[in-house]
Amino acid sequence: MSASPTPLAQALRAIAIEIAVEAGNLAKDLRGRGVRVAATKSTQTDVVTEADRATERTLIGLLADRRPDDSVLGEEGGLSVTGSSEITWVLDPIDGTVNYLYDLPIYAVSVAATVADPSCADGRRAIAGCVYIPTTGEVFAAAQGGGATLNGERIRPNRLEDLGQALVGTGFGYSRERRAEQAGIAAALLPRVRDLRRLGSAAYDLCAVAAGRLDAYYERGLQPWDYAAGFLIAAESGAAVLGHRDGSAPGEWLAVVAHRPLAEQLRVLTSQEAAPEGWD
Ligand code: LIP
Repeated sequence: MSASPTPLAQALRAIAIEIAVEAGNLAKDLRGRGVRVAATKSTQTDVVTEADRATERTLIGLLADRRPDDSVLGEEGGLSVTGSSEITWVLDPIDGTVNYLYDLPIYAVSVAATVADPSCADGRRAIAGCVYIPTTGEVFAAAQGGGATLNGERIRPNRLEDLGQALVGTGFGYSRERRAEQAGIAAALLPRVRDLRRLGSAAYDLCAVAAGRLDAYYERGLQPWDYAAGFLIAAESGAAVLGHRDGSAPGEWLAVVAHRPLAEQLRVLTSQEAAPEGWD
């Protein structure tokens, strides 16, 4: 973690906040007019709505005006802009799409400005990011070295070390095989913790740990757009962001986020001996 944020990271944080709020308010407005499934992706329950697509188009347009030389990687459009600068924006226009489809209040717009970093699971590291919750107006944000904030106020994770008292967030993938794997891990954990919460948005879960609303969060199968901003916000709050106990960087294989002594315990219980078929 750098000592203090660079001017670039601070500027990118401000842009991330501005565009996440504008796009998130569009998503909320579209929700109010009614939402339908536009297509399915990996499975029949992995859905995308027209609002996902419209929100991502809005984010891309806002970035084209503000940062025309940057690259853009979005959940819906992939690497839709290849720029000449060192910055790649990683976007999840609506994280928690199923919650959004059912009009449940926990969904987020996740915007991260990243630089290349081969030590990271997907080769990128966020240096600035914002996770915006349109239903509550909550703005989680961070710049590398600048701490994490909620609506401008510094946030910090709970410092719980007793797993048996921990409220633990998690999530599940869309494929039956992956869900069976995840159910086994959740079943093994349930008697060992205070309780589990499946809130439906990884970006929100990561910010919830950063703000002390969850004691810990773990998930397997996340994509870069799910976690790019949330990992930075959690790390800048002071939480540990860990991967599998085999030493892998946090990412799709496994992400475990909590106050470090708790994260280390949880990592052991959620790691697998060998990568099951189909895990990257
Ligand atoms: C979701 C994640 C969530 C995970 C879901 C899904 P989406 O992202 O935020 O943590 O459990 O399976 O991947 O698909 O709503 O952008």
